[in-house]
Amino acid sequence: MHPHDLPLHALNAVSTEPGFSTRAIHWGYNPAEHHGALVPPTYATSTFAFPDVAYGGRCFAGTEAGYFYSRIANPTLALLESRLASLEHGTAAVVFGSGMGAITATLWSMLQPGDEVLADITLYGCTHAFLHHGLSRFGVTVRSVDMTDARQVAQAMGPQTRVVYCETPANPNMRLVDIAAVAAVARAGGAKLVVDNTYCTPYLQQPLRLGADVVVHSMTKYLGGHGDLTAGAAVFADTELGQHVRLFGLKDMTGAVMSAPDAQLVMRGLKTLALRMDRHCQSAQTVAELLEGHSATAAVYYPGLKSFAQFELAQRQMRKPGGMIAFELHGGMEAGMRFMDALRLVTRAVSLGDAESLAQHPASMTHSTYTPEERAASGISDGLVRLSVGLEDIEDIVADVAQALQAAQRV
Ligand code: 3LM
Repeated sequence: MHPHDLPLHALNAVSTEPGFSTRAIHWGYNPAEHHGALVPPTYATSTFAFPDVAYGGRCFAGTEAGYFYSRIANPTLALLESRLASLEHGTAAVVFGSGMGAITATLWSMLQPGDEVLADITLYGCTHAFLHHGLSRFGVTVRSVDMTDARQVAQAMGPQTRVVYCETPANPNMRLVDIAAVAAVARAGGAKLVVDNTYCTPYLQQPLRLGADVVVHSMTKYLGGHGDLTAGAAVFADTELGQHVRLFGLKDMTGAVMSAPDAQLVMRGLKTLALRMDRHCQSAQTVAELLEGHSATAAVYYPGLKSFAQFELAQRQMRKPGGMIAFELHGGMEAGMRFMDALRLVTRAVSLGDAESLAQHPASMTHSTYTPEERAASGISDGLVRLSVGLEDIEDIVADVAQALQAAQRV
């Protein structure tokens, strides 16, 4: 049996597709095949015993489909991979020890010297650094394009363009990319579209269904959901590309392997993903409306606000507007710092998607990998504050944000 041809639970064989949460909880696992264990076993093992030497040789040659070393494949990781592929509507998935592991392994596998990447102007800080300060040292040309306008992507496409890369919503300033429009442009030019879906999760947005070729995730965020692990994933429309990323990008180029106990924790997180995302979205909408109506704020960026520049696209592309908000205060960076230092419940920390509400300052923290000029060109102002709205009682979040806004106005 090939590692990824998992025995499927009876649910997987029914003709109408089970719903999102049903798949997040059950997909790919049949307790009857594991002594009735409700929770799948955790295969915390680095290596696997061969019945004889010839069998081991066949595993390495690829003619035998058994497990042989956990950097390449592991049954616990394979179950998580099959669930992610199902939730994202992909044909294959590979998991990694971090989101950056997923992004670097995927791009190392898709590119070679002479190739060109078109990257959106706003990306998570370390993704920006990997593309512009890393890959570009190895003969890959990386060009920034404002992908909020698909026509600009079409104009920028060249004969060497192999990958078009974006996040939507973009970390940290919430700009959206029309995935279907940019996917059509990429395909017409012979390039593949890679979308970082960390902010949305497959519950809110499914880029592969809109024409993207690869979805990447930091599972450290909403998918894990509890701030107790780092992990990443790449999900593919094309099985062959997925296998190449596993056998080259993961196995040989990065070794960014995920541990089986962490995969078990992510599967636990997936069981409540829809519930948690609904609550994140509901609370973020309330906080965004509070911010928008407050005299201390100069600008609020949240896809659920009617004032949001791409409100119509958000309605079309995302099931709900998500749990992340970015905003600027009158008084710029100093006011933003006063706001964050005044918070009592909301925790001052990077990362996002946890049960705890988190606030951070992109210019000095998550996006300090940009030069000041690069940040200016990407629309990441020095005064921008980022909030990840958590799962605490909304009254308590609102009270804390309101008192911190007042404190920020006092000089
Ligand atoms: C952050 N982000 O606070 P890991 N893609 C996106 C991300 O937001 C991230 C990654 C990939 C943050 C981490 S900053 C030092 C802390 C959209 C991470 C990378 O390798 O799992 O951290 O994922 O914005």
